[in-house]
Amino acid sequence: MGNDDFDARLGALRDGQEKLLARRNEQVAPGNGIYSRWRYPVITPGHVPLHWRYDLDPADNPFLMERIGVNATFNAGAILHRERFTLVVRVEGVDRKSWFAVAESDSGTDGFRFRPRPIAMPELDSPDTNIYDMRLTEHEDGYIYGLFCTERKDESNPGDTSAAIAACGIARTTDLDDWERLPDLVTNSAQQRNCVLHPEFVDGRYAIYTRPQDGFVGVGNGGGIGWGLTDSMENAVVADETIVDPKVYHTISELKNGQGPAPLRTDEGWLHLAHGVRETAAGLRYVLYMFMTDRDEPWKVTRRPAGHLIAPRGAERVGDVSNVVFSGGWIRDTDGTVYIYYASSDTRLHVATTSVDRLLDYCRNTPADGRRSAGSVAAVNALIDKNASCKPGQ
Ligand code: M1P
Repeated sequence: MGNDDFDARLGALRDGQEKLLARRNEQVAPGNGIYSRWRYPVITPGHVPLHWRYDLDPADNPFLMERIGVNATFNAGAILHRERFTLVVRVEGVDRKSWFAVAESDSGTDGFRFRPRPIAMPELDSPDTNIYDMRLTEHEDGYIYGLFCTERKDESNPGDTSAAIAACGIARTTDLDDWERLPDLVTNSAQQRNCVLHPEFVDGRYAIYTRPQDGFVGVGNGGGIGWGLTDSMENAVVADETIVDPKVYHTISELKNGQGPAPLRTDEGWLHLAHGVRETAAGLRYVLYMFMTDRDEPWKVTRRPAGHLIAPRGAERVGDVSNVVFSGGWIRDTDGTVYIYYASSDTRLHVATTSVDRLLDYCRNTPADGRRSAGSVAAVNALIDKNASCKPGQ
């Protein structure tokens, strides 16, 4: 078959995509007891519909060339919507611009298909250069909110073509197709990324997790997962940010961190998923970690298991930005199963499954960071002592 044979090539492309979309996923056993990885990524650039990428008219595109290439599909927001596992995926074109597209599945672990068109996110007077990393929150006010990063050129530094300003864009919807764009979040920080709306009112106000930062990439003297209140989402202003979870020397979040999806409410408090970043000789390493906050005072940390929950492994380590896992979405199903959607190396999207009970057990019983090597050894010795007095399997 020659590449210039339009019909044959189109048939092969369609068959290949259908095979990919119909592929059943498999849980990877035995796992670590905390969560299970699934063998195949749930969304890749190959999942993006062919008619979004190819001009399918043989008269205009006799070579059946890809006209609009997709480079990566990652960092998705997630929600159980109309009983379907629904993702708002960050799609990055080969032109480096990101945009959002909704993909849905009945199982949550495979079979994701994109809705007919990507989201046409309305712009503000000051247009976004790039939008990415939407976190979805089904708020008790009745709307689904999407908070995302909007990036624009830093016009105060015209000579530096990479100087940019990140802010928190806000939009809301009821169906994930039509979005009402609201003004960007106003805070006292020079830049903001990884902002997430808390699902409930707190003292009658909206609560937003923030990530104050001085620079576009580095958080500088800012940083940590912040928290602040705003009277309205139509003109959201967080005047005071308090730090919920700071960055800490010689931990997985030494350099910076950020809230992942909106937290999950449980009887024992709020379960949080977040990412932590440290600097290495090979560049930045992004991992996912958990903490819990108080049920009534969600800005107060109650549990903080040491170290990472998920770190890049195997093929996940390699991609456009290697050694990265990042999550902006998880879904709690009605039976308590939790689907964690995490992207690897800014390239493709995966799922790991667990349950609320397992995550609570993990947060309750994983030792906290001892902050010193001696503390880590003490934790291991405590476990050895405990195991000396039990007879597993008997
Ligand atoms: O490249 C890794 C991640 O870097 C940024 O995250 P953060 O703001 O915490 O540094 C974001 O650009 C994110 O999209 C990306 O995955």
